[in-house]
Amino acid sequence: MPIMEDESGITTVSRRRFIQASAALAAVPLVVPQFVSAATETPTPSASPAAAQDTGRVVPTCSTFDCGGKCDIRAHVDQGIVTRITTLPDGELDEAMPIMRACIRGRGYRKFVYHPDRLKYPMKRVGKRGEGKFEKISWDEATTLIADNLKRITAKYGPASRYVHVGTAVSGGTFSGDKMVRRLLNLTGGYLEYYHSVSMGNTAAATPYTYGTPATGSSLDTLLETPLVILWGHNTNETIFGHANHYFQQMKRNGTRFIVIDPRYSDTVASLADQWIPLLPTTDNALMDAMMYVIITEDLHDKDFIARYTLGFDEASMPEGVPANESLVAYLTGAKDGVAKTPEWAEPITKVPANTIRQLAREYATAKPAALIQGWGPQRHICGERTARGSTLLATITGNVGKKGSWAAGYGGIGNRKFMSEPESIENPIAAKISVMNWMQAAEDASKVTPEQGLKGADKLDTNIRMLFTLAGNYLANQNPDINKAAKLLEDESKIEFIVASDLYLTPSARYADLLLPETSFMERWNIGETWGTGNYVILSEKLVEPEFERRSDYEWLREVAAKLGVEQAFSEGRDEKQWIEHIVETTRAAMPAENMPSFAQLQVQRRHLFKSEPYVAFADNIRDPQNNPFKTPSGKIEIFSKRLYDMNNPEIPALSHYVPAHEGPQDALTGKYPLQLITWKGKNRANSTQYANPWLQEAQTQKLWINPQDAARRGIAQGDNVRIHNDRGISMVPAEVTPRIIPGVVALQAGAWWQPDASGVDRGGCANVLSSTRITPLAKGNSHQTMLVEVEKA
Ligand SMILES: Nc1nc2c(c(=O)[nH]1)N[C@H]1C(S)=C(S)[C@@H](COP(=O)(O)OP(=O)(O)OC[C@H]3O[C@@H](n4cnc5c(=O)[nH]c(N)nc54)[C@H](O)[C@@H]3O)O[C@H]1N2
Ligand SMILES: Nc1nc2c(c(=O)[nH]1)N[C@H]1C(S)=C(S)[C@@H](COP(=O)(O)OP(=O)(O)OC[C@H]3O[C@@H](n4cnc5c(=O)[nH]c(N)nc54)[C@H](O)[C@@H]3O)O[C@H]1N2
Ligand code: SF4
Ligand SMILES: [Mo]
Repeated sequence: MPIMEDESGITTVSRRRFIQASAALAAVPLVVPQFVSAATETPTPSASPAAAQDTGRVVPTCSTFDCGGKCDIRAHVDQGIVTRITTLPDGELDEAMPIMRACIRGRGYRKFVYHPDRLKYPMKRVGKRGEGKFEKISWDEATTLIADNLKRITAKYGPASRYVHVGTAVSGGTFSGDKMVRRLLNLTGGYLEYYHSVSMGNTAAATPYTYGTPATGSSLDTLLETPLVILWGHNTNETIFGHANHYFQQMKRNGTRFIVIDPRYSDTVASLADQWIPLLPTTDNALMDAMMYVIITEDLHDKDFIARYTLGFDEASMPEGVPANESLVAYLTGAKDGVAKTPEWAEPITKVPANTIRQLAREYATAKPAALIQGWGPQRHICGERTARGSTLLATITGNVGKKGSWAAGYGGIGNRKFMSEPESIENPIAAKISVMNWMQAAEDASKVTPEQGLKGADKLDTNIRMLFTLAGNYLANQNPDINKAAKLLEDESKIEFIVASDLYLTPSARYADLLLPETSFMERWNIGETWGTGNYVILSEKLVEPEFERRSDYEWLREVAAKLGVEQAFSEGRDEKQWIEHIVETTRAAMPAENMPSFAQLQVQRRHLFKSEPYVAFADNIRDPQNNPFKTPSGKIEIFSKRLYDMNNPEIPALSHYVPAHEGPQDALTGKYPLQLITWKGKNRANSTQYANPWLQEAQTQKLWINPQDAARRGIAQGDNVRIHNDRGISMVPAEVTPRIIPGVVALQAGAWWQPDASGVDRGGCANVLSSTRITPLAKGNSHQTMLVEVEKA
């Protein structure tokens, strides 16, 4: 997006220019011309003498993005400029580690860092909020503004009126402004925290009802001899997901059979699958129910395992105080509702042919062991908790829990091991926590945020959100669901009074800042890159180049704000950013003496460290010795039937995670008006919306609506036609990709495109969140970004 600067220092993105840029994006599916300017190609060599001596270094480093991986990239640094990015060479492969070769996003890092549109100065809003008019100010003015607003707002409304929003782009690093702003707020009275991960919070909330603890995954090295893997809505080829493909490729060579269940023929289907089973989104539980019906009626279930470890399979194994016909067998055979959950019952719901369901069920039950691994796409739905728990029931009745080569479900990493110490640990004096889905209500009218809707730690909130920090997030008006609704709230300056944003770009969310701060990129500061979930190594992320213009790391300006609030010493403990990294390394060394973590000086030579970790099978101890290691459920068993869920008496989250037609699913009456299900996926060329403006990555994949030829023909839509996607919440326009890679009845957009409203409010960027809903999931009070009904027509 072009930023125009005039002599007065006022930076404007006028709506007209904004539309022109969007139109260019829509019409030219290649590089946006503005992005390939001379400034991108030839950053000026740094003038510092140290940099001048910095010739021809090749530095192993990594980004700190929330991108699914953590790779060893090689930055070629010459006279203070990164001139080229390569990656881990073949000769340096380490057998003990996954191959951490850069994906295309990593190969494109230079175009993210050296982009002419990068923010250069601190800026203050001058127009209406959201209009995108800013004026350049000094850092001293910026930090005074923050300190003054913190004082004023805290005095008037109390510390619980302060909120820090989602900012995942720096979550792959040990140290960040997003962490340190929390430290500063905790030192000055606290802030309103949110809970719930929009990534996988629905799985995390639901799986403890089966196992007592959130279901973690096993380590992937335990699957090398598994004969059958079902990837259920899991697209590891694009999402990287802890470098899962490294293991999956080895397994493929060992003869593992892969089945992928996904409404889309994803890149993972293309590269890995022996079989693709498409289904309608939100109907996964109907497929699971029918699979369980086949397994049980064909006597393929693991009777010994069920008898020894589980509760609620049949009428003989039910907990006290539950009436007849509530067990799994009773449900599947129709003892209660008269409907047997046969493959023929599931076929019209899911669109999976009955014989395919039979084949899938037989294969899963007879391959010993088998691993059903669920991605997080299926649980980012309104029915996500049921889907996540449904897969635990399949694993349980086939005895695929706690055994090498099997998979219990979930996928939260190896026991969620966390290696590096945390910098921010100062307790938050505010006990109340809201679900991340409550922030709009908490800003609109906090008295309406009730425990039923997700409030924890308090019965009510005493104040609305009045001041908001968003550091390294584009959540306000891009990644949040229903952004037309969010934008209305943000435009109202009488609600949230002061918004501080830091980013590298003027993103759609940054447009709503009152104060917009230009952060350094990961190449311009020290950090430690941490892996996603399954990984057990860290990589030093070195400061490679000096920041240009007036860019500063969030920590630096936070330190200045701390000084203006009189808490500088307590906040910084006298450390600059690099000293914090050193301190964290030393604290980690002291906390884990057996791990041989190198000192900071050693790490600068060694560059990475592999922590010890044995192959890990989730729940292995509970299965090996259940007497001494009961499951942490009320019964100590794996709970197929959950009495806790039963007592909630909420049909949306039944005691046996079975199929329930979803709101805005294929059986909703709203299909009369909006007949197509729209889903999103995380594509290869960006991490959510991070690197959206990168011209190389825009070439790699353009924002289009995937639509099946049958649905397209019915609407007179041809390949490349501009289409209008709409529902009651919004309208988006992009070109159509007419492709059999998506099941009829479903359309898909890649997640994370920038919202680009034209003068009439129609999005020209293909941002699915103008169409998505803020409806919350019944148990986790979580997000349902993936569940929406739309209609599509030729524009
Ligand atoms: N390249 C890339 N990698 C990323 C990210 C990125 O943006 N880009 N983001 C990172 C982040 S923050 C996260 S949280 C992870 C998330 O990783 P995931 O949540 O697993 O990724 P998604 O692409 O949302 O979903 C995975 C698949 O689920 C399918 N799906 C959608 N709805 C349904 C359904 O109802 N049933 C079934 N069976 N399948 C369904 C989608 O078509 C998709 O192929 O990825 C991380 N990795
Ligand atoms: N429709 C739909 N919406 C979704 C999802 C979906 O699947 N579908 N997925 C959800 C999920 S799982 C997630 S995790 C969220 C992610 O939502 P966010 O946490 O908002 O992540 P990003 O969209 O990547 O935005 C990160 C911003 O940080 C900026 N940035 C990058 N590096 C730095 C840095 O070093 N410093 C600063 N200050 N800024 C930096 C980037 O330019 C970018 O604008 O989106 C959610 N939204
Ligand atoms: S974006 Fe993530 S997965 Fe890609 S190279 Fe960088 S660290 Fe690796
Ligand atoms: Mo995520």
